[in-house]
Amino acid sequence: MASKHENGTVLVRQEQKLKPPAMYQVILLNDDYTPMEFVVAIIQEYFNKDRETAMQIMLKVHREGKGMCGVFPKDIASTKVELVLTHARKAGHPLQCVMEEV
Ligand code: TYC
Repeated sequence: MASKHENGTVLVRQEQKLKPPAMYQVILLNDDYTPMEFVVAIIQEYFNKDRETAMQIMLKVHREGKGMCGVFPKDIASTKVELVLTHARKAGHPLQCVMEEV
């Protein structure tokens, strides 16, 4: 779309080129050692889930090998992965957490 200014210049509107930001799923992976109760507490604390939802996600990971905790822009997803891993290592658990572009 173009419009003529009073001084004779023609303004051409830029096409909208901005894409929405890429989004990332944060995923927990199963292992044989991390206690179920610890995983439930992690999901509640870092992904703002109530206890019942956190339990369902934990059981899905336990039975199927992995499960999604939320979808976030890249920097937020990566911060959550780091926080979860730091918390798990401090507690001495091998819990794995990864991010994957949606
Ligand atoms: N499999 C673990 C156990 O039996 C529980 C667990 C669930 C571990 C989810 C990790 O992301 C996980 N104690």
